[in-house]
Amino acid sequence: MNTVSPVAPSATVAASPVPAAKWTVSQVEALYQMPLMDLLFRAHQVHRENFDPNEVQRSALLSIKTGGCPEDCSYCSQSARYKTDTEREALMQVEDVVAAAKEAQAKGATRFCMGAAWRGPKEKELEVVTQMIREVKALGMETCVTLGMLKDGQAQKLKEAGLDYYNHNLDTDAEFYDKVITSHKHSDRIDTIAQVRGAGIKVCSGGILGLGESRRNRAAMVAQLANLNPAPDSVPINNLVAMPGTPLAQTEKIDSFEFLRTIAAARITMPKSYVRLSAGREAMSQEMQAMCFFAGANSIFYCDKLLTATNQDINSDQSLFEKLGLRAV
Ligand code: SAM
Ligand code: DTB
Ligand code: SF4
Repeated sequence: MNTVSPVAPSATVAASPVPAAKWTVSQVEALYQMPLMDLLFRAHQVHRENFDPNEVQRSALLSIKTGGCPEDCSYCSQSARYKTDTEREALMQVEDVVAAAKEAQAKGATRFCMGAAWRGPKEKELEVVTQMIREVKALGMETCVTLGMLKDGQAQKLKEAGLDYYNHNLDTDAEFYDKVITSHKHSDRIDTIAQVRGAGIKVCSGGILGLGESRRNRAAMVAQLANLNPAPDSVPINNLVAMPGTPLAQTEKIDSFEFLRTIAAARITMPKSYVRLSAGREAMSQEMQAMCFFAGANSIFYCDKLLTATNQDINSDQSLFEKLGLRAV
């Protein structure tokens, strides 16, 4: 019988120097099994101990290279393997990216995330992206890129260009991974995250829910993120946007409370990380989003478009922030 409390990992009570808390899958699953009110209360307590609960960070997102990706991620409209509405486009020009960053900044975004549909960047492509990072950084914005897997030395080049965050999601449980993606492995994702961390870049890593995974898979994904040592600085939790033409286009939606429980579990297991309420927000009610903020989400994508899918429009975000008394940071 597991005697560890479902609401605290054993390592948090250890004397200093405190080792990183290691969460077992069963411990995270026990969080999911708590009565919802107890879980929300605990998550909100952890949130308040570590953050101002009325502040939400806002990141803008831009697809700098859309479509034609050789990978087979079965949720993604940008994979060349599926017949979707997403057209393949070339890498954007640096000046167009900078213009989009300026526009996002004028609307109030503090971080600019640039995404590319690559397995990983080629050296020439990386050169162009480093130029984008330099110029966006010069505007006074934080920078984030998501370019796929990195080879030796590439993270260092990004760091030298001034990159703040690299997004590379674990996406789902290691044991469920090959049901969703076969063209690369979960361990490849961990390797790239290690390269990013080794270069001194902050790690943004999270996952997607609603891929047909079980609660045990969700708990395992949360544990794998929390145990990255240290946990990612930023943890995007995406709700699948079912993209027509992808193998997951007809997948049944995940229950809202299960999504909420995942936000709470992420907050409790990664107390100091920003937890981002990411893709799928457009389909959520304002009440659901408010519950997610209560459960510990404190970051959003703030832009009318994600990469290829639409996002909650910024006017409704502004009105939601006003109604809830949230401050953007
Ligand atoms: N190619 C890079 C990669 O895979 O890391 C960067 C871009 S990729 C689109 C970034 C992340 O977007 C994925 O890891 C996945 O979590 C998320 N994503 C992609 N398609 C999605 C969808 N239809 N619904 C929700 N999240 C999605
Ligand atoms: C992340 O975790 N979610 C963002 C960002 N990182 C790059 C992407 C969401 C993509 C949603 C589907 C689309 O726009 O194609
Ligand atoms: Fe390519 Fe990233 Fe989409 Fe996978 S998620 S198909 S790697 S763009």
